[in-house]
Amino acid sequence: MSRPTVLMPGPMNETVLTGTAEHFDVIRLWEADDPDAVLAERAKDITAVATGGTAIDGAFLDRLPALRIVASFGVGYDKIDAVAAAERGVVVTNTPGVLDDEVADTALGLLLMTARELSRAERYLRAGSWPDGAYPLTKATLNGRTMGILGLGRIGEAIAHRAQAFGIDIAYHNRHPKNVAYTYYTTLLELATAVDILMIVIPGGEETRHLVNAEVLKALGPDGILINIARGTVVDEAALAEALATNTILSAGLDVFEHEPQVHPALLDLPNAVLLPHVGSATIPTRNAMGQLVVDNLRSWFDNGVPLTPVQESADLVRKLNG
Ligand code: 8YV
Repeated sequence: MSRPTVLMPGPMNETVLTGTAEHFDVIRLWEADDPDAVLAERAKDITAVATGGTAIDGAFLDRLPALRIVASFGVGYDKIDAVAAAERGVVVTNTPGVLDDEVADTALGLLLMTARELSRAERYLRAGSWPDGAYPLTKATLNGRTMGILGLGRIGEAIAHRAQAFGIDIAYHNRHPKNVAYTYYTTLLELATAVDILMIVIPGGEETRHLVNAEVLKALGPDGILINIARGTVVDEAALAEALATNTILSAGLDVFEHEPQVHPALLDLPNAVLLPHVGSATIPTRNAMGQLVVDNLRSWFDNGVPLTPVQESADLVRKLNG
């Protein structure tokens, strides 16, 4: 029997490359001289796509009539139109769970860097300024602070768990309250008003675009710290730069940006912003675990017709397929 054909639009993690090559016929589209010609010629064979960041919309899906599954690398899949996929009978999978701890660690690290100005203090030492005097005391402390989590899912819970060990009180805002002991706020504005630290963990996409705007930042207040390890699109970056420049909030720690890898130029000049190049899950073991889950989703689909970790928008389709 011939092996299923997997389209890979762009380069992926080594675990995905070797795992898919072992079990499937892989089209490495980024290496093609004429990708459009390859797509047109092979469209009828392509039953799966493995992707790590290529935008996949209805028009792209329409070019692949035999497609059954899109296996995406990463927990966030805001670049994939999962509703359009479900409408076309295409299941989408992501890689939840395996990166929760890594991303939560990054979130806490970023919070410490931001509140205690650790990266700025290190720059001070490296610049040779220490002999001239001690690094200035920071205004912020984490002691006795409250953290508001926007989007209490698996990663949010892992962050809450860690923050509690630091003595931080937890509150959250989701569309619906969860069965947890943390204080629930029905609106983001109420949450921002009540807390010292606003931690963004909510998925990206149109629904959450610029949810954190000038009004929310004002509510967070002059001692407030914003941390974003989710998606840059959730924050109005121009409003954030303005809020930081005018001390409307104290500081911000950002691992994600609206137009990665470009960073809003105003943010680059601000001393009260800590900026990381989207390293939330970026360790070799965690990225390999994510890659393995991409391969396992494809294998499970082709061997048993059951995707391991379908996204929420694919749930009805998976139920229907499994009778
Ligand atoms: C990765 C992420 O940076 O999983 C996600 O949604 O944002 C990160 O873990 C990303 O998937 C890399 O492509």
